[in-house]
Amino acid sequence: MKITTLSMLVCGAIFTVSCTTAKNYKINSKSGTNTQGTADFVQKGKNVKMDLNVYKLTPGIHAVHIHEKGDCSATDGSSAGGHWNPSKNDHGKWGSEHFHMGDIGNLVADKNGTARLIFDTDKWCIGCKDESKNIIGKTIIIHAGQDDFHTQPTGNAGGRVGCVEIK
Ligand SMILES: [Cu+2]
Ligand SMILES: [Zn+2]
Repeated sequence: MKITTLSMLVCGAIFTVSCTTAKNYKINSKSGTNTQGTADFVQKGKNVKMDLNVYKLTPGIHAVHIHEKGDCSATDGSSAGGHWNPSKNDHGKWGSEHFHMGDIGNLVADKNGTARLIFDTDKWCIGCKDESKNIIGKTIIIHAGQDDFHTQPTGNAGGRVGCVEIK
């Protein structure tokens, strides 16, 4: 409860920190799966926080990336294109020597297929003019398998089981 109150204050005028929200996007199931859930984004000042809640995954590790096209229409999610990579880097682990701007990493689904991933960064923005940072118009893709942080340019993460258009 304390945390909720605090975050409301930080978003408000009292601390004059600007706050942008992009909330409650639904995850579209892909590749014949039943993947469900939501993705929420909040920007406070220069920091963007993603809260991803996923259900009905296979238990275990699943890669999560931002992909470059805001289009989930294909049944296999291929319409979302490749990893969002405005700086033309190699694929890798977030925060390492080289990585794509969309290389969020992996999430772990429990035995019920439920997973939550909270991710914080000052490298993104919500709807700003800097296209090397703006996540609007992209997609979140959840994969069938694990990102090995090594294989180019995909991390060998397998098929696409969930897709979120960030509009
Ligand atoms: Cu991906
Ligand atoms: Zn990548």
